[in-house]
Amino acid sequence: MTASDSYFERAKAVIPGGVNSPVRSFQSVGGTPVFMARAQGAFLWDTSGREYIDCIGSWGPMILGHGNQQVIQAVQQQLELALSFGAPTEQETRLAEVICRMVPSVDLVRMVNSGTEASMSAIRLARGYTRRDYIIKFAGCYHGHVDALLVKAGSGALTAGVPDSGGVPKSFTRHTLIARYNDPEQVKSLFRRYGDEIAAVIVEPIAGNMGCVLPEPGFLSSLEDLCTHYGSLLIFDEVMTGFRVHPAGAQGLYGCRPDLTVFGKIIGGGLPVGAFGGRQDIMSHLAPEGSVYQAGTLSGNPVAMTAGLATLEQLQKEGVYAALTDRTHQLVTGLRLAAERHQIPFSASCVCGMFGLFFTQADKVTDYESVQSTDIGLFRSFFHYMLEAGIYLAPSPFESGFLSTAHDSEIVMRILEASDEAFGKLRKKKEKADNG
Ligand code: KE4
Repeated sequence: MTASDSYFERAKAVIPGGVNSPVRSFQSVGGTPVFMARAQGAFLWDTSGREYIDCIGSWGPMILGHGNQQVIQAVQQQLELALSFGAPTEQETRLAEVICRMVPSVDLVRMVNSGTEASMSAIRLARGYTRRDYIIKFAGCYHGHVDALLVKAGSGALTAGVPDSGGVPKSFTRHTLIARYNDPEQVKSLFRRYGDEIAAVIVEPIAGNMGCVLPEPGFLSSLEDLCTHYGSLLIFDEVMTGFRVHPAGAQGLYGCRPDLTVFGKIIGGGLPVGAFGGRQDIMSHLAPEGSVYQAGTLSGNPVAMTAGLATLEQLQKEGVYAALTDRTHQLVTGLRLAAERHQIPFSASCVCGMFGLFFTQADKVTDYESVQSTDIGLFRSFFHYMLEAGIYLAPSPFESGFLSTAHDSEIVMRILEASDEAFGKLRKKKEKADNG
């Protein structure tokens, strides 16, 4: 029994499934989740002291790597002043100013404590502002465990193979319309039928919760045009892509201007933060100014604001995104070559700082259905071969992988060396099976 085995048994006695978030359970890849104890830079160490190269980064927040000294020192200073007031502080204004400056579509921003809370609040705001009820979301996209959006959700919901969650009354999802990602025609037909009843379209501009699926050319702009035409709001869920793929998120990368944007992960620098922001005329409908209520005890917590500020300050330095783009490209190009060398059906997607791995003959994956048709068994085996080699990938085929600015070229080479071994093992396993 490994140290993680005994930690997991102990955890399962007091925490449902032994985890505080389903994807961590290794349910979709099998085996025992690794209990981590320490992290630094691009590295993790588990409770038995084993070292791993981290390709998750806490699911996105740790874009600067773990233990970034500027973040740690700023948080340590704030800890000496106060943990929380429940009163306004200058720190939350400063983080809001930085977000508004880095993301031109955001005039005002409200802090919350998770991406889920941010998505839920943005939906309520869109409904309050438009006085409409319907929401369009996309199969395979995940916006947190918001009742109305847990319909063909991605991430953990997909991993668990239960796209529609238990405990959500049918009445809570009857205003949720589902379209296929990268299918503007389907969205058009929904607008033709529900047009002036649609409050908003919410979309992951890069779908990071069914692997990493990139928007096809014209897809995002078609959503902008339809929302403008029908007077609906376009909500970009940039919890994952915000400040990761570009200083202004995916909207900066693709030149879009959503009406509202949802943030999380990176803006907390590893501490619990979410946020939603957008046009002033929409945001002014939020309490206390407007009729749309939203609140939170620890929203704008000064320690979390400080961690987020210190993170965003470093991301504004010259060359940060260019270097991260190069590292991600180096990784994905190497993975594709290694899979090809070992004749493994494999496709990989990448954009600055995040990537997706798909075991499929298809040259790219564009939506939920095509992700569902990938070889989950091959993914599982690859995941465990890489874990055994000390590479900590996302324990699910329905997640994205993440690199940080602490992953230098040499570390990426170590990941690629491990992947060559892993693809080689897959090939041997396949040859053995073919030869009976
Ligand atoms: P949180 O409530 O987990 O902070 O954020 C929800 C959320 C909203 N929108 C997007 C695009 C997201 O990716 C997420 C959360 N992402 C998952 C990873 N796929 C978090 C990991 C987990 O659920 O444990």
